[in-house]
Amino acid sequence: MLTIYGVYKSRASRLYWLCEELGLAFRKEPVLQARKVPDPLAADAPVNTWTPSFLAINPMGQVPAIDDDGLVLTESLAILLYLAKKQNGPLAPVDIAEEGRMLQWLFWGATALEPITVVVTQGDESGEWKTDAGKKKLVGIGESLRRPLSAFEKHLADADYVVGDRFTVVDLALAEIVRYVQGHPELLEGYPRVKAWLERCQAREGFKAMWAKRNAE
Ligand SMILES: N[C@@H](CCC(=O)N[C@@H](CS)C(=O)NCC(=O)O)C(=O)O
Repeated sequence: MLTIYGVYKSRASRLYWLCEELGLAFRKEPVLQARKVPDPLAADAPVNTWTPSFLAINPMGQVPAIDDDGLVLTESLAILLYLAKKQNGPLAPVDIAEEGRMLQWLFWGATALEPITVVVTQGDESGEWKTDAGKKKLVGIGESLRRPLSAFEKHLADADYVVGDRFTVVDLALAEIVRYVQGHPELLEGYPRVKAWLERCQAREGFKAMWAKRNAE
């Protein structure tokens, strides 16, 4: 049995989306981010990333994590590739060369893109980027995104999807990473192919099913 630790409103969303795509059955352990819990270590606190029983699963105190019939894994992008390969359908690499390209883009997402886009989800002091300082910070985020998004835009000039001319686990992972800036359309201005690709990914039934459950959470 596959157990997924983490709520939909966290990086666990990418795993829930993959489960929808693959039709995978799973058990959800709704571990909250500690920052969302007023007193995360209180005896009556909901299970969160600081709860000792969860730290035994992931000593980093981060979601998502999985337990797949006793195999415990952390790091969302590694988990995505593991689950896709285990299922071995069109979302998985067909050969070692394609797997190399997928790893390249997954590592790129984790190192060149996500550290910038995730800042947008964390908000400024007002929580809504409406202060002068917040607006200035958003401009800075746009500048930091120029290099990775220009490179991505160029890559999408010859392809509708990132690897192998079809929707794969890499599109799913990167779409979730780019989604973080979607609420600020100015950050995607000048990258029409990236925008069209994101819409293509989010038009999938799997994304829509995950999104409906996320909104209901
Ligand atoms: N590189 C990790 C990052 C995981 C991560 O930062 N998760 C956040 C939630 S999206 C978290 O659990 N934060 C801990 C907290 O807020 O207490 C991954 O991709 O799985």
